[in-house]
Amino acid sequence: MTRLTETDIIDVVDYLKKLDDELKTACNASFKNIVMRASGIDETSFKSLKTSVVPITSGLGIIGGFSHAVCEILKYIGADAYVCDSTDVDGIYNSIKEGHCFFSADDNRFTAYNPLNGRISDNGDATGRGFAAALELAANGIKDKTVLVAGAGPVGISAAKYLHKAGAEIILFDIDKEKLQNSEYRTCTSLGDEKYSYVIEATTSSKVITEKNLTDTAVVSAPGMPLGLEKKLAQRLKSEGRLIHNPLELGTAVMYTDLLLKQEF
Ligand code: 2YJ
Repeated sequence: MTRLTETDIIDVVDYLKKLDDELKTACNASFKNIVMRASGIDETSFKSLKTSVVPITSGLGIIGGFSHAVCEILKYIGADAYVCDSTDVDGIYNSIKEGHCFFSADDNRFTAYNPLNGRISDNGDATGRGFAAALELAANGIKDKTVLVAGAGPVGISAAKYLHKAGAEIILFDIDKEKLQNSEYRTCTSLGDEKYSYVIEATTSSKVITEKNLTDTAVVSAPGMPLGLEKKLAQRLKSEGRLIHNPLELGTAVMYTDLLLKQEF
């Protein structure tokens, strides 16, 4: 799993407005609509809950701007979010005691919890669904369409599950054979010259997807960090509204809407 850096998350407020416009062009849907779709909720179930972002100092420690960025993303979609004054277990304790949702990330996991209904959300799973919902909307429905899912980690698998449920045929690619064992999808360990129109890029490597693997109208939805496309190709796809990529925004927002679902137990 890639650790985010300060440069991945600068200027989040300006970036969110730009991202929303980009998504409207690429997916014909707003940021909030994509996020609610990924969690399976509609506007009537949306609530603004008190939500704290608790900084975590363990492991490699605080990433400057991370908690602030998470907080701004949550506020952007309508949560009543704030950055907690205390950190780590103390912050988590105080949030739960107040009956507030909390968001926290260490070096391996980014999670959210709603003490009012017991709902938890994991960033990897939420991110996969967020980028899958964006691809589904960009494709104007994904039923009976073939989707290349590159990367069989938690994000890729979550995206594959969502898209399979929506009726897509999944080709799951990973260079690690072991990750493909017992997969319920068609799998490959090399992309060869096969061309795809719909791609989820959920690897942690750069330059995984090249021009020769994409049709002329291909849409790439890419939660992968770093982005697994050459810079020139990425710039062209982005300018044509055919690349969906952001480091933190979709996944974090989907975690929030996951918390609004009815009780989990
Ligand atoms: O609170 C802080 O500032 C830090 N403890 C944040 C750490 C952020 N964690 C990461 O970047 C991990 N790689 C997990 C991110 C999951 C994204 N899918």
